[in-house]
Amino acid sequence: MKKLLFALAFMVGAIAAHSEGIAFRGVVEGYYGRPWGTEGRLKLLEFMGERGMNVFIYGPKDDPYHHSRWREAYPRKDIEDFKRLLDVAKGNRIDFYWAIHLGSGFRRGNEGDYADLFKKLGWMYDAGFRSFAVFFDDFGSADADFHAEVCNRIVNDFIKVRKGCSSLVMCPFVYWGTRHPYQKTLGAKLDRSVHIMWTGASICSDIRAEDVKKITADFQRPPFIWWNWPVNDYCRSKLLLGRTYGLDAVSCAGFVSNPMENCEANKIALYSIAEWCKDPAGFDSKKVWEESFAKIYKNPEVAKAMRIFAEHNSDQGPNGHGYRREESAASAALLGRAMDEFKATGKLSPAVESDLSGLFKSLGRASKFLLEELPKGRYDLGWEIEGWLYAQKYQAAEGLLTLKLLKAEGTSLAKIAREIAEVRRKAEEAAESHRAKFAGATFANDKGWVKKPAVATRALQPVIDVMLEGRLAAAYFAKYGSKFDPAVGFKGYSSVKGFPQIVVNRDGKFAGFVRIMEFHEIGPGESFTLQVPEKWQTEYFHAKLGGEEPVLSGVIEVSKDGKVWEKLQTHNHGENMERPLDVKAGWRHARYRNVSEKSVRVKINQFKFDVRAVASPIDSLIECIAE
Ligand code: LTM
Repeated sequence: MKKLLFALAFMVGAIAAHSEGIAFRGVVEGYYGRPWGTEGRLKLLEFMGERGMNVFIYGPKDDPYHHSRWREAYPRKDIEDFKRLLDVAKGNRIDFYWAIHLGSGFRRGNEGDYADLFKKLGWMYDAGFRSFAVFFDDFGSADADFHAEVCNRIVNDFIKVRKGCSSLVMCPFVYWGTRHPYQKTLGAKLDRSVHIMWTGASICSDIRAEDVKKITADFQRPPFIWWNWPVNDYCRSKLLLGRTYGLDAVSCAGFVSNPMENCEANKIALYSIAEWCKDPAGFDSKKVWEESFAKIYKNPEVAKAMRIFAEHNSDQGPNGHGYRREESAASAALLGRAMDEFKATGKLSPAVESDLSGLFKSLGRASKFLLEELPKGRYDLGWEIEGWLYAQKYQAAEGLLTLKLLKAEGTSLAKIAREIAEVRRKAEEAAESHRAKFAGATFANDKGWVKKPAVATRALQPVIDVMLEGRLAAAYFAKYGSKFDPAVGFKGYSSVKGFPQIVVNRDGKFAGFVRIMEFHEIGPGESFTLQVPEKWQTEYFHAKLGGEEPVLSGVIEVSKDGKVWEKLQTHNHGENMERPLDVKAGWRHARYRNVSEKSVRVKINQFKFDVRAVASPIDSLIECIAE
């Protein structure tokens, strides 16, 4: 009977969601990295109000008073800022939630911790908050009884006692996937009024109706969806400006997008998400994305240029979540043809060459125009995306020069190679200055995570790379009579079942794994390995594995050939395991191995070699050809 009533209630909810849109729709500021700041949030709240979004959940991972120092009171200035935000949110009919992250430091059954929690919630209530959320994601353990108990006590001893509070929203420890015992226990034990957040079948994923159906049964209520798009904290070199797709017309209690640290640039995705929330079943992804530019940017020239730029800046690139988006979609046929023709003949047909040239020119013009036109005050779009606009401008210039290179011979070929080298040098300089600017704008621990901007990496840059490398390699062979041998063998792999796909990245002298934000269990004897090419002389090894436990349970081993391993006597402190390496020794492999008898939870914050500067294959070839 209970099940039948629940199914009926769910169906009524589903009908309501389909005919009237999603009841709670908006944004969760829940990413890792530089929080937006009050000025950024104020602008976003106005935009959300215009677009009919009605929920903002404040929970930036790197606000210590939300997270690691949750017990402490905010400084007076922050409280003043919250009051401004609450006013603007109210004026825009947005329910502004303040979230507390209790994943670390809150002890089960500890009344002192409860007293601290209620004291903090009281302070936030006094500051004007009436809507609260509790997060447990990524920190703590899968203790559903404990998490349900904490939330139920907040409901009974705070929400119901204080006047005017909204229903509690909670983000569980296991916030993705379905059928997990933790989720079922939580669903059964949590007060019926509490909304439970959920990110889909995976941490970053499309939202599918069949998964929503399963989690609705597990949670015994429709999920409050935390959609990890367009967040870029796991791919910070990329801007995600593409269209919104991959969302079934589902029934859910709420839908919030976790966006990028690039606050203003989020408006492209948020415009579409707001439209989807209004009418999930009738949403037309392409149409809405196309129309969004004119609605967001009042200057039609800016709208046009942003549309061109956004088309080529939408994919995350290879990443540990395996979540990818289309990029350069309207040019896919042209880029495919160019790739095929060049691979088959080493040349391009006049039609393809002319179309490619048109594409590079339009990208070059759009980025140059935006660089000149967009204001660059600290909270302006121009400030946020300047680094990517420079990268796009130089990429377009490199593309055009590459087309010239394909047809050049002898001294003219060497001259163009020198021009390409100059464009690449300027691009590198602009990328470095972007990194310095962003590092200067963030807090100490985040500086190291700031990345250089990368543009149009999915479909367009590979075509330039293949043509450039192919033409230069042929010129090298003609000049030196031997084949150029680019570095091979840069990869990561593991013996751990269920470990995510390891993606490696070379960034200047650092060669290592792309950060993996979530913890993974490494069983006794299991390991994961980083391998670099032979010519990359290694001079330092550094791992940060998410806590002291991995340090106590495992060792770092190095090898020259991947067969014979030697324990590296690392200097260990906190989560760090590091050690300088003798460059002459030729270590090319490093692995972490769990030598204890229990499983250990590991998070890959860092796993890298420092290598001596070695030019990329293309840069090495340019050097040889340009002289
Ligand atoms: O998604 C959730 C619930 N938690 C974190 C976010 O803070 C983070 O922004 C995203 C994307 O990296 N992944 C998470 O696991």
